Amino acid sequence: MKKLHAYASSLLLATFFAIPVLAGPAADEILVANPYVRAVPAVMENSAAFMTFKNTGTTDHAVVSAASRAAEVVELHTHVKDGEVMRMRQVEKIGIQAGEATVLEPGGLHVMLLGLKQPLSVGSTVQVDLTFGDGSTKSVVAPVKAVGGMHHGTGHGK
Ligand SMILES: [Cu+2]
Repeated sequence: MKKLHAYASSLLLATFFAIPVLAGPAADEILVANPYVRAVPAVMENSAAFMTFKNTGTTDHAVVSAASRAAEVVELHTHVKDGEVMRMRQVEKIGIQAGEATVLEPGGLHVMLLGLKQPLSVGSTVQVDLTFGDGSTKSVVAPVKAVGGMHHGTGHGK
């Protein structure tokens, strides 16, 4: 009986210590593909960054904040349907489930760039610094591209 108990304990310990090994920092497990920032005319104050996050790990992760020297304020946003109108809404975090991908795209989730400090012309780049829920960080250099569809910078926060 005593031996069995010892065996069970070591099994529990093994399980306990295995968990940190499986769960790496989010910055190592999240791959960023196809980052881009919407090109806007110089008169526009706001723009947005889009990208695809792929979680190669076995635990769920989330982007909890973003920053960029290109903008005064950077927020995590999504779009919600309000009657017939799509409106932007700030979100606390953007989740990326284990083994899954989360796509930031026009009309959906995006990294909002508010109060642009530099013109965002096609061909330039914007660095976006992401912070994950576990405190790890990742910097993404996104090319500025012409993006069709919805215009950011109008109707914000209403
Ligand atoms: Cu937005």
